[in-house]
Amino acid sequence: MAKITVSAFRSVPPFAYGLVRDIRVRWALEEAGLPYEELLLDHDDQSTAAYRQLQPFGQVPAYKEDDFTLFESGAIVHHIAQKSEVLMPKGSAAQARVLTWMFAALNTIEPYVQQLAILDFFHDGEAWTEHARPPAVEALNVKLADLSTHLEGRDYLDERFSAADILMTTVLQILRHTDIVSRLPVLDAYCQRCLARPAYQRALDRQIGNFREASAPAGF
Ligand SMILES: N[C@@H](CCC(=O)N[C@@H](CS)C(=O)NCC(=O)O)C(=O)O
Repeated sequence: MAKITVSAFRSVPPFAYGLVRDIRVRWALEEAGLPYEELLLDHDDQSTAAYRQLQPFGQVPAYKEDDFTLFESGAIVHHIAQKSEVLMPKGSAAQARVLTWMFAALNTIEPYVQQLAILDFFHDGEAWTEHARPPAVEALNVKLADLSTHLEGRDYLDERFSAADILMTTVLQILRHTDIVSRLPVLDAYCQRCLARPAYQRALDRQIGNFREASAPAGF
């Protein structure tokens, strides 16, 4: 079996626990039943030539499968999904639908989510955000209302759980510091349903476990 390695930060502030994008890859690997190791990065490691070979922007996650390497969480999750029927159904039409929803998560929903995350996580309390935040929330709400309409009467984005749900749920989790998702019952129930999966819980425990190990005093 190939040796799989996923890059992740050794340590992040607690607000980011569960949100760092390697969670998407860990979750996919857990669903697929594929063992992996972490390449834990400190801040300085991000700019080394060796790491830039793996991830040109110095970000996490990067993925290694023996000598094969990939970056971009969506591309990595898609690669893993092709190895597992839990994540990717059989049949070209169903696979195309799942891929469509993977793009929708990352290309239609995530930009609006990320815009708000940048304001709230990195510019909180700065005067200019008072004007920038309301239109950002309004634009996001429009997209989430449409997503919620799609999910009415469905448990998952497509006919059953797939890689697309990993991406969509982890994108929506970035909003957990707000009530933007919890005010939409269909969307909230969808997120709860996906996050209750044992594979997600294992991925989360392992990511947080790495962070806690890094912050534990030496000798513990
Ligand atoms: N589009 C990339 C985004 C990756 C990304 O934003 N990673 C963040 C952590 S969640 C990161 O490494 N930030 C540090 C940086 O950009 O220097 C993906 O989905 O993999």
